[in-house]
Amino acid sequence: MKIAQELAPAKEQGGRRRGRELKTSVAERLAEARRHTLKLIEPLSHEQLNRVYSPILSPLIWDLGHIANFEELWLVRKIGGREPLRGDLGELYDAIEQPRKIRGELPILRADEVRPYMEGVRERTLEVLDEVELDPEDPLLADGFVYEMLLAHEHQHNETMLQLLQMVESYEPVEVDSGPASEAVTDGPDMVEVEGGTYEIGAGPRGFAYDNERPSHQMELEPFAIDRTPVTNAAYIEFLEDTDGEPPMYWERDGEGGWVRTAMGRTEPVDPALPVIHVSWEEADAFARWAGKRLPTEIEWEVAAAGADRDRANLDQLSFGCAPAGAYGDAPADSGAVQMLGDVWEWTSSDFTAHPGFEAFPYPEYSEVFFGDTYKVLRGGAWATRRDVIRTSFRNWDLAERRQIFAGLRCASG
Ligand code: AVJ
Ligand code: FE
Repeated sequence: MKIAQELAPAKEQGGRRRGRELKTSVAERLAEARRHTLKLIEPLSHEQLNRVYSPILSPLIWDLGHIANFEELWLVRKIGGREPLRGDLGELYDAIEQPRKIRGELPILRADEVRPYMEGVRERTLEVLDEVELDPEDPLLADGFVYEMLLAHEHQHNETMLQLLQMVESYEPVEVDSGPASEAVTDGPDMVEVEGGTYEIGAGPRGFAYDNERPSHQMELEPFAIDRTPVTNAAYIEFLEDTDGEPPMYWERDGEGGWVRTAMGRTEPVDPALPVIHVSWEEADAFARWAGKRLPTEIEWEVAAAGADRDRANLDQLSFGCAPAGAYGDAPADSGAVQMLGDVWEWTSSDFTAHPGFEAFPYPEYSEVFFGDTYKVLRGGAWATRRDVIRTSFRNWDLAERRQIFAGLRCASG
């Protein structure tokens, strides 16, 4: 063995060392993702985990079983070629087969059964990770693609779980980061100008990205302007008063002409300085028109976001709310716009469609089955998005009427 190793070309040895380092970092990140998932649910009773709070959201217990089942499918069965721990679970946790509104009635693993299943799967995942050769010729394994996908999946379900946690009365987070709320607001123009021209859109071939971000391609854009910051509660209240519109989800009148919002069981006055959040596409679009502007296309949004820094942004869930609009002024995008990443997902005018040259990879049920004119694209991530998930090419989508997501907007014109 020793001799063979000494004789192996230096390149191969270096490759093996890099493979080891990659595996170690994957194992650490999988552990961190799981710690985070468990941190979110730690304050909850079994009853709260099992409970159906809303027909448009799964009970938390479904997300937990689904996270583990998806991990078993990809990291144990597909990569490791092993049999499932419990053969009967796949169908129950198939997000396409089981619409959210019926997930509470399925014979899924309950609070006392799900943790052993999560742990059993994870043990096998780590055994397979130890054995697998991260073959650079296999697109599923090159640069650990499938592991990145699994990390992103758990992170994304954490955000869905946070959508439901907004509805849980007296939810007390075990850890809170109050930094974003106290970020200073910066002054600047209401809108920033973006020059017309040819721009590179989408994710390049290297590094992890979802299939719907690829391939990168060039797009011609006319000049446009985009709001420097997300739309504030103050501006949204003006719009409501002027149009007698529906308030955002979780808002109520305070009886004295003002607004309060109730989330996680706490009622607080609506802070005029914060970005508006939990509005539908229909409401966002109506706001933009009322303001004499329009929603940006997703391509405009991506161009305006170039150069944004996800490490100086309100992301990663533990702030449990937004930073004021105009925060993070020391880390603007190249366009001068701030908070393109973090705080609130931003509705765009675009339908969720394929980039030219799209190929489904590694499974069509992630993106391809949702393409068409049914879903609208959101960009940029919210405070409730894990930092590792987001990049300027990342595309989220939902139905135009949905408000349970952490969505706000900024307007464009031109
Ligand atoms: C990208 C947020 C629309 O939750 O439906 C999770 C992410 N896909 N598991 C969703 C997803 C598969 C997806 N969104
Ligand atoms: Fe999923």
